[in-house]
Amino acid sequence: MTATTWYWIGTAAMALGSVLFGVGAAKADHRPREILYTLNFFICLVAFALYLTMAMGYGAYVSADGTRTTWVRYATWFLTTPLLLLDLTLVASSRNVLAAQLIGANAFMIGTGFIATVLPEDATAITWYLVSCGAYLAIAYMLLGPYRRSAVAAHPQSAGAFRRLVGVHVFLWTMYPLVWILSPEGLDVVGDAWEAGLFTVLDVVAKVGFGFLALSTLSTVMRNREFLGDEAVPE
Ligand code: RET
Repeated sequence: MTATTWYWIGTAAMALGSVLFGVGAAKADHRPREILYTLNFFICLVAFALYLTMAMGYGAYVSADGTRTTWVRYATWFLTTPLLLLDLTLVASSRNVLAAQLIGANAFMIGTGFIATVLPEDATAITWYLVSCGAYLAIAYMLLGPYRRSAVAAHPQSAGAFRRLVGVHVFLWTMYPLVWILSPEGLDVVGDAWEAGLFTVLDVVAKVGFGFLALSTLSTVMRNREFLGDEAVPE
């Protein structure tokens, strides 16, 4: 399959995700569920715009040696990744300061990853890649350590659900730097079409799939009646 075919698949999947989460938001009976559906709706909507842009042939440039650089991904990841982190902090009733630390490290990670992607020289690009990986390690540490500890302290009966949520999140996000280093942007082990395919599958799972996992975690927490947020949505 060509990169463009993958982009059209991504467009369709994100459109479907937007509709599912949008309908869910309209029908939600509890404020936390409504917020979560709304966050996931916008995550998918932004990604829909990204995939449509790429499918139409925009958002990338091809350098003299034929390397394709899809810079537009980073503009949208800059918007969608903080919303995904808000999914996590909302479900766990995390403190604002933890949310701010995660979102700050994430902005630094995507920004430096963008520099690594657009720089033409390999040696400097790898330096920025490693800087970005450092920020990612900080995020993984915060999620596996302080985030999970505080989530379990606030919702002791839902400890297993949080272990799964954090495990899935860290696994999926760890795949992104691996795909990057294998792609033409990094060591050029796999070509443009493979890069497009792997990022499309990852994006669909990390946005649509993860959105539903966050919603199911919220249901578990609410079933155990441990949720610390607002209750029913006022009319
Ligand atoms: C880059 C390359 C530089 C090193 C690192 C990266 C990590 C990217 C991640 C992206 C996650 C994106 C998601 C998008 C869905 O909305 C920038 C690839 C560490 C973790 C989840």
